[in-house]
Amino acid sequence: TKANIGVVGMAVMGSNLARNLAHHGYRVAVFNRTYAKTQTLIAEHGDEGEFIASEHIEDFVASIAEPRAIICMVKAGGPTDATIEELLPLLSPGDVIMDGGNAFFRDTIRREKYVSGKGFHFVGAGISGGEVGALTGPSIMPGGTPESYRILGPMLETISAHYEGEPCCAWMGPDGAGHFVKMIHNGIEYSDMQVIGEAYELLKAVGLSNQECAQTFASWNEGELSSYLVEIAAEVLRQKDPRTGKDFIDIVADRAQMKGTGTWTVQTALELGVATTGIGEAVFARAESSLDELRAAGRTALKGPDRTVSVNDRDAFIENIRKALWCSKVVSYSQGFDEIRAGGAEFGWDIDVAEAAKIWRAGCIIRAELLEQIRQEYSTDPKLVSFMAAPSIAPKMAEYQDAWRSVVAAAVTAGVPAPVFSATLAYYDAARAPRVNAALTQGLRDLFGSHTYERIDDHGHFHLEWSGDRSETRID
Ligand code: NBP
Repeated sequence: TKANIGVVGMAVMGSNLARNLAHHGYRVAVFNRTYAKTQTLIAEHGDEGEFIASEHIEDFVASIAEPRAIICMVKAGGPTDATIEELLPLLSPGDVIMDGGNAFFRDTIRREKYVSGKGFHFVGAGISGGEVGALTGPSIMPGGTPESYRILGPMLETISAHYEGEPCCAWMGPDGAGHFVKMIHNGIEYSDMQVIGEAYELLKAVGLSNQECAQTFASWNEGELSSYLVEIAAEVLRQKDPRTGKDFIDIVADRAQMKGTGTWTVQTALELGVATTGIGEAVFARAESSLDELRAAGRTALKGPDRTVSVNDRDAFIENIRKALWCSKVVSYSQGFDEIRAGGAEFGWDIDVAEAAKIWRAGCIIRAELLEQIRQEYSTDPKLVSFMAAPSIAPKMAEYQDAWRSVVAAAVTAGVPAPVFSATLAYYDAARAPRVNAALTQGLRDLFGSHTYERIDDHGHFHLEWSGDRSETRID
């Protein structure tokens, strides 16, 4: 009997997804360029379900029932293109190739066009949850034709995480929509982690030990900040180094690495004109953390306060940090959802923003209590301009903002870098200000470059004769 589905790529993600499918009763064809990895999977986990292992890709494709559904879980980039090229001559019309790797959405648009031009379906699916998620239930963000989703969707929904019985997998839109949504997920993951790190630095600055910080995060995880990343922040901070017995966090080199999805999110936001300042500051903070020479020079040459926050009421300040964390998180998510909407409009995907929030409630790395609130707000009002201004959110931002401001002020005074805390607050203040400094920018641009300005009391574009009699000319 033929397999229900095939998986190519037996590294950690592909083999765990194949096992997850098998655990749910699907017969799974498996293939890897290096056959030894396929053999290892069968030797170690072959008894967990029904697998059909092939050494050659021709046998692998032939072992899958038509229309075939083939999940490609190889290294993103060139290896994905190479695997597609190998599969194409072996497929029948109507077969589906799904790329579950971390592809850039523009590559997915290109691949979808190419593969669909040959008479097959191509699905670009973002998968979040790491290796454990792949095995036990990830969040899955597929994009492609509705017909391809009819073939793949039921299987993906079955193996995905579930939130109160609802699958954390939904069709996001055509071609690149799924990988676009996954890209934004990862961008939000960057800002979430950075702002958790900023909260940690401030907790230390007010005198808490690593163990006390761990307890603080654990207690925050019981309330409205409840989320996977806050939960595991407590776990990392509690951990001891197995070699030295010191706190694990203190022996880890203080340089954050990145694989590029945060950078893509910010690059795309810049192209779309969306101000994702929380994610942007998080990407830049990682970059600066790795500038060894700058930091070495700065430690010697740049003077300032010693990163100690003195407060009369420490518990009250800790509560302020909690509130600041909630506010900055709201703004970062709000900006991320704005980018989803802008991308959906730009690329013609018409992404249902509430659906994205819905499938992030479980399985993925940014799963958080807040996502159910985001889902509710966008379902109630699909035209919601900004999540931070939503009816259930804005009053709380108003209530928490004094705490948020006091945390940013304390960080600045003490010399503790808190770029996401402060950039998200500036974004909030710019959004609520009657006028920002854009009028002066326009005045300067018109003076030095005749770039024109608009008026508050008339339509059209105008230019002032700055080097002449300073009369006004209407341009259009
Ligand atoms: P890797 O990203 O480490 O890729 C290894 C796999 O790619 C192996 O199966 C390898 O085959 C195959 N491969 C390579 Br490399 N070049 C190939 C080629 N030219 N032709 C065919 N196969 C080739 O695996 P991973 O960490 O399991 O991740 C798989 C995908 O899932 C990636 O796109 C990743 O970004 C994404 N992802 C990973 C995570 C995570 O937590 N790790 C989470 C979400 C998404 P070989 O055995 O013959 O070398």
